[in-house]
Amino acid sequence: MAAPPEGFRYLPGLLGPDAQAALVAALRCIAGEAPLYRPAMPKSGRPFSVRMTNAGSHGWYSDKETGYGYIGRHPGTGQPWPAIPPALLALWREVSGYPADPECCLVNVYAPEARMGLHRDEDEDTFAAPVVSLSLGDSAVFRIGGPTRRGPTTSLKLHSGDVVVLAGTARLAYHGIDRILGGSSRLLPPHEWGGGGRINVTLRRVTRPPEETS
Ligand code: MD3
Ligand code: FE
Repeated sequence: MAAPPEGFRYLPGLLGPDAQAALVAALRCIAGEAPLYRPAMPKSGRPFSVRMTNAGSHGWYSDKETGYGYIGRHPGTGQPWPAIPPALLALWREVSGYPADPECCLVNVYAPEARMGLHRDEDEDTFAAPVVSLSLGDSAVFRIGGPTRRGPTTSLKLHSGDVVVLAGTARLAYHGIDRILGGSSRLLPPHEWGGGGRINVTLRRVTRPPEETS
């Protein structure tokens, strides 16, 4: 246990029930155009327990051959990713404090059994922009540490409607999702998204905007 790193900003309940429901509807459209896929670990090919899709010019993807990174088109359909929903661009402009818009809207879909191991987000060309994260559906136990894999970590529960902004030191901190508290929210309909569970949306800048120096 330790204090969260500098640059970690937690905005509990920033989105109310109506805004959450509207976003789930927007994500339903995205997943309709760009079907959820299950990434795999580089080299081992071990599948993630989390399913993903993206909106924006850059989508995060990983498989055995390609490794971690961003691609401009859906790996299955070959189509460009759908546009980032206006409400998410508005959220980024409100909380990021960053002058350029995000290029990636990564949608992580967690069944109640899914996890995300401790990792850093380091596949982007710039770390000057924050990452903005939004939680929807079941609550999750989120863990964040420091710049190395070992060392103290802090855990907190992320609930539906919570927003986290990762800037400064926190931008390159190790973090993960230890578990989903299945059945803790009724936002996600039982017959969609694999049955209950949780959706996390992260908004990221991937390329360095022309006006950014160093
Ligand atoms: C801390 N997602 O997509 S969101 C990811 O809940 C990811 O799906 C988790 O880690 C999820 O890469 C955690 C909170 C979060 C997102 C990005 C971060 C925390 C972060 C980037 C740097 C440090
Ligand atoms: Fe991450």
